[in-house]
Amino acid sequence: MSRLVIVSNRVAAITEGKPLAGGLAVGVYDALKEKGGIWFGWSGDIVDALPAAPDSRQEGKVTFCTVGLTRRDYDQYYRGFSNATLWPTFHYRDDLSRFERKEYAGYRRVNAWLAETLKPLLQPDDLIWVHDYHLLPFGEACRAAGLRNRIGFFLHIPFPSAQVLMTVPPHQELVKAMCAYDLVGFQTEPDRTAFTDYLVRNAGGQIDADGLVHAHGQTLRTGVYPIGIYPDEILAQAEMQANRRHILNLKQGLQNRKLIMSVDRLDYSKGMLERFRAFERLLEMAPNHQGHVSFIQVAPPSRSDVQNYQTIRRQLETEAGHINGRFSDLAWTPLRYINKRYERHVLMSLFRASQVGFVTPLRDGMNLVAKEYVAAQPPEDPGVLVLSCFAGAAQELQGALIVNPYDIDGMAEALNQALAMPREARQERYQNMMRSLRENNLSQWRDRFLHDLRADAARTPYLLSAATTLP
Ligand code: ADQ
Repeated sequence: MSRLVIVSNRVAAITEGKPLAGGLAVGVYDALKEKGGIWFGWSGDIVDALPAAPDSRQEGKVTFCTVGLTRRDYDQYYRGFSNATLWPTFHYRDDLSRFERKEYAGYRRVNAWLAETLKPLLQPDDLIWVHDYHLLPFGEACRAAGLRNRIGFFLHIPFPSAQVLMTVPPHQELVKAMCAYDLVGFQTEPDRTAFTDYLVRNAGGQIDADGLVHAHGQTLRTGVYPIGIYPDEILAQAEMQANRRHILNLKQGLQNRKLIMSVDRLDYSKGMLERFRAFERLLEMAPNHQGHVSFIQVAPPSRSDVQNYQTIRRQLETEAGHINGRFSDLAWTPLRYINKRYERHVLMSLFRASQVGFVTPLRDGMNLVAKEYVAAQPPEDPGVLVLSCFAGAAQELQGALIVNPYDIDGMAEALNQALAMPREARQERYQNMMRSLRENNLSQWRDRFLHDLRADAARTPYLLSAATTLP
């Protein structure tokens, strides 16, 4: 059986026996543990000079191989092109995107260097699985380095429609580079369609009867693999004894008030500003909730050295101050805005203690918080999920109250409906969603992707003629 090689921008800090961070890290690590293999990527460190070889650490059958990046690489590849160009554009915020040729050159350079650095660690039949937007051209760089392995790519964030993608000046090169993968996976069908539409309409691509895409002289498969969670593990985490103290503190503060709960990385794509305004609108339009409902938004800062992230943080602080100034009284603070990271089990118990999960990104590849919220609920008295139609998760979680995050009144109405929903209706919605979470859990996501990547091995190997010139 071939080894699995995972390549992602960051390598999760995993130590056997210690609790796992959750999400993607768990799913991928499980697969590596079973089959044996390598997890390769950036260590998160800034170094003076690029290392000649990666640092490696063994954990059972898994080898973690990490490299540092220089300040210039970090600024151009990570902070620049990945997070100031691709991230906003792929989340349909081309208004926030900026493009610098220098940064794009750095992005390509780091991808090429990472491919060259991985090459000596590989065996010919290793299966390579590359993750996310930092590494769109990594597959092409591997081909240019002479690698013939099967290489699959999974995009965790949305793939934008052509007109939006075309605001990134090197869009043609980027999409061409993606065609060097054997399999390209997306979270939802609209993402996959946006990619294939671009290829067909803008790159002379063709899709054959088997669904294979022929473009830029390559043949590749595309697929939809919505990432899942392990719902029963989350339920168990939410019920852990270790949460007792936190829940007692929370209940003391709430004094029998209902709780609306939101948890996100502090990111402008998550729609927090609109969410705060919807909560304010709820208090205006249904004053009976004043003094009886609290809203907790947990949002640990991320990418705080990117300008747009500093801006959204300031806006949220202003908005939270405004709402609390307007509605608070001596005994009640309507909105608690917390910039802290919590341990997973604590977070799950907070979900469990709340009556509404308020998850309204303006755009999101999937959104695991929405799934975690549902899985953490007590089956006998579950809370209600209010979910954005622009989260990938909305395709599966039909039992949620689906809202448009640009419609502040609509979100306020949905909160009102959720807070008043009878237990039976809540249970029915919950059971419907739990069924789909169990049917498509994290291991199914991973196994389906790897199955398709392996299955394709029977097909014509990558066409070298179309690759970037071999060294
Ligand atoms: P993210 O944009 O990071 O992921 P999301 O899917 O919601 O978004 O995952 C966030 C994870 O971090 C969740 O597991 C959540 O529990 C955890 N988390 C958030 N805030 C936390 C806090 N304060 N303390 C502790 N943990 C916290 C990207 C894409 C998504 C896609 C995922 C996976 O943007 O669309 O769903 O990858 O593919």
